[in-house]
Amino acid sequence: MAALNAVADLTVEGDVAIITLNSPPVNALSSPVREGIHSGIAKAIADSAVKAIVLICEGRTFIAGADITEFGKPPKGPSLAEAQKMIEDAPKPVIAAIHGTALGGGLEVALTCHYRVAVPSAKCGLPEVNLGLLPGAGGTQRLPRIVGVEKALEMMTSGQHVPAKQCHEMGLVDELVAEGELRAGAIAFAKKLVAENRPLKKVRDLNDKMIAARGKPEIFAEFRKANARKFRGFLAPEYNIRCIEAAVNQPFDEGMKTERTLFMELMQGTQSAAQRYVFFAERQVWKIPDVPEDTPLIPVRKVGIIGAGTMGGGIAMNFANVGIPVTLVETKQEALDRGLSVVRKNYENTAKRGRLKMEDVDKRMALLTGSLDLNALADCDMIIEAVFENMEIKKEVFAKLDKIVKQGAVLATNTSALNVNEIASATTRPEAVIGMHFFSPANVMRLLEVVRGDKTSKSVIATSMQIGKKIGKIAALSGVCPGFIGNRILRARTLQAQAMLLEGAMPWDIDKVLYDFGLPMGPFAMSDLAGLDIGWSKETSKSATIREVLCEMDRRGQKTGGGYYDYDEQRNARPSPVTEKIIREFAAKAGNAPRTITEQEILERCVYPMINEGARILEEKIAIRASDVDIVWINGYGWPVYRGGPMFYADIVGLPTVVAKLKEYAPKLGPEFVLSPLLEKLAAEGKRLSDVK
Ligand code: 3H9
Repeated sequence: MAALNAVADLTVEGDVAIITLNSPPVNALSSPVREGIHSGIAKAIADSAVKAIVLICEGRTFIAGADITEFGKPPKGPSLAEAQKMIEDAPKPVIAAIHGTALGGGLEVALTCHYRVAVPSAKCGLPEVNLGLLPGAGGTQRLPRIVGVEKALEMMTSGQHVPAKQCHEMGLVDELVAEGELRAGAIAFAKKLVAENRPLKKVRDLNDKMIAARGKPEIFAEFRKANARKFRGFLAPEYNIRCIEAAVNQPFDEGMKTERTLFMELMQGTQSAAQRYVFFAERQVWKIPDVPEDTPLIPVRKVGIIGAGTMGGGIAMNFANVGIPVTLVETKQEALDRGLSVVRKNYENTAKRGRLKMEDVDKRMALLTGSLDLNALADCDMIIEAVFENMEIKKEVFAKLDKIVKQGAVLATNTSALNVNEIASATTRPEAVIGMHFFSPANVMRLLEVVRGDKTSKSVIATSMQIGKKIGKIAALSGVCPGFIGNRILRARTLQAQAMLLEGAMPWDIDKVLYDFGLPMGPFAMSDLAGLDIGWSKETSKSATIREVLCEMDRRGQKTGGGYYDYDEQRNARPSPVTEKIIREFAAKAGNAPRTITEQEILERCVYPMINEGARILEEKIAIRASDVDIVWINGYGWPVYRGGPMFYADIVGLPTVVAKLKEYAPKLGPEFVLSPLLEKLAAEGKRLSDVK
């Protein structure tokens, strides 16, 4: 074996040369990897004894893409295009041997090889769209030539990782080889090619599937229309589509130029910067500086959930989905039965949509046991309390749990805002108590806010984060403060949205601005969906706020056909003259002459106080880092990924601008508003929020 450089080797076995890349963790196409490919192929071409060349990787995966950490830095060594040209123009067959994932630039390298073999567990994909990009190394021109336009559209706009078997069926992989025997299988395949004198198959020269789609712009129009909702606000899906159109309508080299132009445009834009930032943020969020990776974990084999309502049932599904048995405790048989039947219905609906086998519905339901007795939780390893959001009730539950549950178990509360330290104080083991704040619907929403109390042990924190990962959530760690990271920032926005109603904006004006910004809905549509009566009671209602008046009129949101909006039978919203009248009356009472509030002001008044609150959360060390705040808002509240979260957005706008505007608006921001000293300091020093670590 001859080392080509620190990450690449070349060996020759008989008449087959094998180039092996070994650049952990994912063999990304850093400059040494590109260099290794380039020089390895050149050497193998020059060796007259070599008749075929295999490109294979060590470690967990084939090349998983360009090295994202190199983006924006000056290029070194051979470019990816030069390495690919060396492969494609080789006078001997080059075979990509794929295991793990061939993604992005990795698949693009494989597409310049003349043949591809893979083990069944391998997957291929062009996930650049999820980084706000498009495949910029010929993938947009080569993939449709091999799999056809429709499949390429699907793969490139979703970024999905397609299993090898499917890749084989669609012609992307030429042969599947036995699991664990990739190297031998690839060499055997290479020898077969040589023996049969098979031609050098260059994907760039394939044309059949392009001709079939030429002159059919409706294929693209329909695809855009069918996915309009999913692609809303994102640039990258549209740019990917345009590249495939170019593949269909332009000669290969022209198509490559189109790809280059559109790739550079995306690469230099803020959307891709945001999406790349989120990629790393999602990996960073698991890292807790004072909780080392080798912190002992508590094995969670059995979970107890208190409360079988919407929240408790949804939480239970997460555990049943990964095979962990759950005991659900309720106070009344009727509530328990209702809770379990809702869970069953949810599973059955998933099965009807073909996303779960009918027999698995029963298997998952069999993991759920109901009980009316807290004692049934005695031997659980983790208990999650999901009862009514009331401190006294929660403390009572925890005091009881303390007496019942075995030592060493995690005692978690699903509170969305209450003080976890106070809840912990009801027990004799505050080190076991933690917040695990799921978002509704808990079986769907990806975010889990893990809230560490002052006394929570490291092992309980590590276990809660790890179980979050196991059930497919993205877990962000928060300290204790009212509302934690997510709802505390939400409150800052709610206060402004409410205040602007009294100044002259209508709920639909405010919602529109936030929807256009990229959120799934604005604050008033969200209230209507959740129900205006959350936390409202008829007995104590005093017509003191717009919400109270709406509730008193039985306008409690979508479910009653009216809230801030009016709703038709299909729950389509219309601006409501009733609400408008109520708002005008409140404004008049407050002595405000209504004024026109610009869309710019609405946006800044909603978003900049959120940024300010995020900065306060950072200075109080409630969040570890700015990107954790962004993870919370992207995954729990639908902040558009292409804007990177409120903290990243602030950096894009520029902190001096944000601070100047907050100062300008200060008289309107209400008595609770306090400008964050950290924000002011960073702005003055020319720094960014995302620099805070
Ligand atoms: C591209 O290819 C552009 C081209 O079209 C054109 C160019 C001209 N670069 O996810 P994990 C790191 S764009 C650098 O935890 P897993 C990651 O940060 C690229 N680093 O592992 C982490 O580091 P750390 C298109 C990367 O087993 C570590 O590797 N490709 C890259 O759960 C482990 O990652 C993609 O978008 C990279 N490309 O999942 C694929 N990828 O340990 C992106 C990973 O310090 N990658 N790292 O936190 C993935 O989807 C997953 O990493 C993968 C493995 C499925 C491969």
